[in-house]
Amino acid sequence: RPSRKTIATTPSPAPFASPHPAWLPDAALDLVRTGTVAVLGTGRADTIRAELDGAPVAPPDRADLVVAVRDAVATAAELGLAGDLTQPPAHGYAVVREAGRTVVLGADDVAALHGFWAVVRERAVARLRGGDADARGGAADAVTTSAPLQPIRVLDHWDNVAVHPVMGQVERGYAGGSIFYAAGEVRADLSRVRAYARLLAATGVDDVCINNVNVHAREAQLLTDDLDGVARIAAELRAHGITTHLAVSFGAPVLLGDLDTADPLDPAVAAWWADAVARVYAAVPDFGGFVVKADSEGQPGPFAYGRTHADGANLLARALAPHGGTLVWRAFVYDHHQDWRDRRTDRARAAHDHFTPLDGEFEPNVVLQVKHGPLDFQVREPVSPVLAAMPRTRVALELQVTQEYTGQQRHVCWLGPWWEEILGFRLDGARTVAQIVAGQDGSNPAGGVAAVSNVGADEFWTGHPLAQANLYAFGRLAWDPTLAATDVLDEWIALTFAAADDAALRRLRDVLHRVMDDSWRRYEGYTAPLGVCFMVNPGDHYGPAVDGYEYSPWGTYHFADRDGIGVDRTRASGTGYTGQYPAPWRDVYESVETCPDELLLFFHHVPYGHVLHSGATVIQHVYDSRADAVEQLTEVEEAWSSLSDLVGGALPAAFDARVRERLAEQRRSAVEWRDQVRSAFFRRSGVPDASGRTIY
Ligand code: GCW
Repeated sequence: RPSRKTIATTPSPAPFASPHPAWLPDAALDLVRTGTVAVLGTGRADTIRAELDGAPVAPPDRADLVVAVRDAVATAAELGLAGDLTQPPAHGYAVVREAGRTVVLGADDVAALHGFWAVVRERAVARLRGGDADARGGAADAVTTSAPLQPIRVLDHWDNVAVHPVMGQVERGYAGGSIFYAAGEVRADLSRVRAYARLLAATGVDDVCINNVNVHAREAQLLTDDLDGVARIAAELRAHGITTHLAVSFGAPVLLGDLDTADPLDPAVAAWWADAVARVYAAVPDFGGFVVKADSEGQPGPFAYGRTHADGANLLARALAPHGGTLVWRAFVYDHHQDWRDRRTDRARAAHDHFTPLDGEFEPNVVLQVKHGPLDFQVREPVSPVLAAMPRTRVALELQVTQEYTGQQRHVCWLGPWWEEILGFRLDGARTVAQIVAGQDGSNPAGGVAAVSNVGADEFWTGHPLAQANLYAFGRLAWDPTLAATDVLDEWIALTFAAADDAALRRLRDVLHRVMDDSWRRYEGYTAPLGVCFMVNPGDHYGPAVDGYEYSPWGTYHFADRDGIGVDRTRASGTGYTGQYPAPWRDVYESVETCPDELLLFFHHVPYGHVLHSGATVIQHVYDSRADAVEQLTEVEEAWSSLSDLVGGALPAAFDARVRERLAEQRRSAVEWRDQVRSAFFRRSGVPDASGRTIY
């Protein structure tokens, strides 16, 4: 990763008056403002100074808390430390605890900011866990270091500038309008953007792409007419160390009316992009680069000109390279005009079929962004084999924080455990997904991780207040994928409710874990079973529609008939998708004997009486788990209600009211899922539910 360009930043204004401060309430900052402080360095060190405003300042060799940028310090003695000066790791920070003092050294100003937030976080967690701050350092002398595993940690916003007639302002957004745009323009007041950047910096996120990958006509102009606005957004993000990226249309030269072709091998097209990029860098000197969705769901791409995706990506990459920019090219390419009668075409195969032959053909500043599963962010999918199939290409993993297929921020669905599973999955038998995309062992170049943001202009940022935890977790797991999701949830609770007294904080922790820990599996429990995908309402993707996508052109089928259900993706008798996996998964998934239950119907078409590893038949599993999951919601509601005496105190009344409103909708929707799925399976199979529970 190239070193960060140094650009003057505007210091943070007075604390942002956001309606809900999410995980950075004043009480969390008070944990570091109590003692004396010193901050050394320039650039984003000013942001740290602003955060510490109000704390008494002391000389750096004596202050209780020192935060320093490495190149602003010459010797350990200057900081009052014994021995040699600790070297922070590249892009990371060191925290030295000595004689009751805490000294943070960042490799650069942004890393110092990350180190500062680490201290806030650790103090909050120590409080939650019952110790004092010293439980995690403080009195005990220790040196800890931390550096991000992933060089790219980007949040993608699917925000439109203008309100789209079908998709609204934020495509698949469940938290109100855009924080970036209003009334068809970049917002005049970007204070929410700055507050957002601050929240992200405290998690470790480094980059933000500020507009939808589906680039409509108005949004295409961000690249040209709106550069002042883009520069204003970039200034807000920059103050917190976040780099700005734009999603651009591959067809921009045509869409913007300048040329009659976007052919990547046409020199006039290359010149057009070189000019466009130069103008962007003139406005935003530390601009990050472009994200492109090409030849995907109707977006223009190189196929129209008979060119490859490598030709397309390299065109833009070459324009960005002289400025140090990165070109992120999405691998989400498949036939969305499929004939449902065609049983040989398998959408799950598409990204691998399209992209693996191009391995080695991409420019060094191209990153191929691959969705975590081969289909489309379904609640249960196997990990995409593409992530391990292109050793000469920088590959990034794409997750979806916005809950398109996981309850749309109306249902509680804590995604940390799922991401922990994905990041820790040993895709080539040896290395985890996190290690592969990070290029950790040097056998492939480094990519990173990306996710679609779940934030909007909503008072709680994320619609469902508990969905804030997903945003928080993405940043933390992107920085350190070895973290346990349950610990990340503790961090979020400790920070978010830092104003609670000790007893209230413990109760909140207990209840939030009861409500959230198993919520992803519970959601899976009452929705589509065993790796079946797309049983959702077409269009808005909310709520059950067992056959909603069965006869559609989108390549999304489950093939249920009176005898059985599932997609045969085996090499032996199906689409051959299992063959895209390396060992051992190509064989594990190939056999019904070894395929994990939760993915059975993704890989196999089986009779309803097929016996799972769990001992239940497929049909009885479908009946039982839908009903059990809804019953569990009662425990969730009761757990939440047990906090009622904290409402208005440790638990803000509006926060509580919003959670209750969402829990009611979650129950309504879950009951609908349960009844439709159970009934549909009964009507098809004629097999009664052995438990005798009502079926319609
Ligand atoms: O899941 C699908 C969504 C689309 C989205 C697309 C993508 C931005 O339904 O709304 O478009 O994925 O990832 O490009």
